[in-house]
Amino acid sequence: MAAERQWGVTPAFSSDPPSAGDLKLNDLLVSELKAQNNFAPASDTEKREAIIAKLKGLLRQMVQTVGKKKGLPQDILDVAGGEVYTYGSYRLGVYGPASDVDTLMVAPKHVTRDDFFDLMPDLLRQSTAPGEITNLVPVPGISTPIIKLTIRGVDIDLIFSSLQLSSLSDKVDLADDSILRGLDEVDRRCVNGTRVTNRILQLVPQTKTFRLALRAIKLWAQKRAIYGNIVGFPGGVAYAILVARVCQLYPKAVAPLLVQRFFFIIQRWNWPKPVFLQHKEESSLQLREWDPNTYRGDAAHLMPILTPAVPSMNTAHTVTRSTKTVMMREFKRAEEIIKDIYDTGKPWSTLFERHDFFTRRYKHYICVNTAAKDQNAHDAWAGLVQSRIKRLMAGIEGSDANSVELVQPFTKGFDRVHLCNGEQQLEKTLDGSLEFQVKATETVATDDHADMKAQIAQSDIDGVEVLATNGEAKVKKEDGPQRVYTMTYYIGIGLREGATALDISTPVQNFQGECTAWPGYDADMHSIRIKHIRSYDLPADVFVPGETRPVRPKRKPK
Ligand code: 3AT
Ligand code: MN
Ligand code: MN
Repeated sequence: MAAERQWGVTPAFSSDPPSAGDLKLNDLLVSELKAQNNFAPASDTEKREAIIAKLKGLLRQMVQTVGKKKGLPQDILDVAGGEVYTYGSYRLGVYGPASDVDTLMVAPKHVTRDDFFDLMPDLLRQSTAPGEITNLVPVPGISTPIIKLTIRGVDIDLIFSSLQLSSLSDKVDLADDSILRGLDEVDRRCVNGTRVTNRILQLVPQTKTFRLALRAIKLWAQKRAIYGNIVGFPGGVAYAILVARVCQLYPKAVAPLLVQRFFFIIQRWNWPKPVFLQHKEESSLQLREWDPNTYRGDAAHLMPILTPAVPSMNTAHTVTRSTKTVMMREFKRAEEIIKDIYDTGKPWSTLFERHDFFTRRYKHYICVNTAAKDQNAHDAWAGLVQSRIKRLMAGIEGSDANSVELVQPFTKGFDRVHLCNGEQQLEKTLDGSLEFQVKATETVATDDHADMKAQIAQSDIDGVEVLATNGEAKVKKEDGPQRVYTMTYYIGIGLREGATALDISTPVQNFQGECTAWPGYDADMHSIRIKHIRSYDLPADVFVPGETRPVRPKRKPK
């Protein structure tokens, strides 16, 4: 028998084909994912493909326009080209009905980033029928400059890079490290997403089973509220790398076994030993890569999950002692459930049961309440505060070491709108009261975009125009009802056995100081208040129908 190809950095644990039981469980898993509305309908996929084709046409048009303006000869323009790539969940093939399409435009060197931001917004508007684009926000001045838009109801994240090449006509290979030569950090960041997702797909033995297993793991992680870089959990790319590693170790397995092995292996992994999909590549580019021997910061990472392709980075750098503990607890729970799914025919839905963050998990919660009287000002402020919550968590983890066992952030913020009459009502609202709430609460997923909101806010004050602002003037301090926008982030605090008091005033003050030191902070506009509440005082809107709310314990008779 011919030697089988080795996937990844070690031989496979098992190359057995799936059993009849695995295949049956696979069908049941697909049915459950369908029932959970995890797949986008085929019509959506066609729509997305048509949009990408359109974007490619517009990019090529832009390459020509800019080239002519800059006096490039026609023979160069004839082969100048321009390519559109995707990354994120769309590229990985694990997107749902609500997912965006993360898109990268790559142009030859005569087209600059400024050209992209000068021309592409108008090209997009002019090339579509009225009403086709419902939202278009160019955000140039941030670490990953982006145009966010919605075409025919599909959200698009559009980023751009020009390469140091005069022509891209022979579909340039982004995987080739030499394309990074001469690129600045912004360009490198922009091409990185596509390079990483493409490489992950190349490094797994079977794309189809990888996708199904990743869908299951992502759904599980989201339901259990352990998903998202911003608050200290792995994000989409990190989970993809973990699942890919398990696929490499079981190259013939189908999704149910991969999911089962995922929980087993990742739980027992010898962290902080890193997970990676390929050996470190030698590169003459000398880019900064994850390297615990050289960088002390890297040596402190608790769950390194390294991206393939140069430069290799840790996608789970925000994991803390507490979030790692929470994950280990969830891996264990999942492992037990999978055992029952295999042994006793328990349904897959039990794996995807909603988290118990508010119902059973903690007695104490910290609420971080942000507020502003202007919606846009509040979006930016809430994003800024959220992007810093990790520091509050680290502060609490480190401060009251005698009583705090664990600090768990909830992965979504609660977005509320209130109508306040007078100072007293305003005060209560800023403190977290929902007495004057006028709009149903929305939960806002904490994806990596919260960071971006904060960056947008930052660029706004740096003088970069943000086209999203609708120019609503700062609300004057007047009598009469006033709209107040708030966001609340909840953090669960697990106390050590026997702990009676909780003193976190120092980290709370430090955190408040860090947030209000933001250059865009305006004491008349922005508010931040941090409150400690008991589980039985949690507001009703954090629960879903059918959940049992914690109740105040009855006092023991004396
Ligand atoms: P969805 O199916 O879209 O929810 P996803 O994995 O595609 O899941 P995103 O679209 O949020 O998630 O992000 C896609 C990638 O883009 C993942 C991340 O590496 C990168 N990314 C997201 N937000 C930012 C940001 N603000 N700056 C830089 N990179 C970002
Ligand atoms: Mn996406
Ligand atoms: Mn996106």
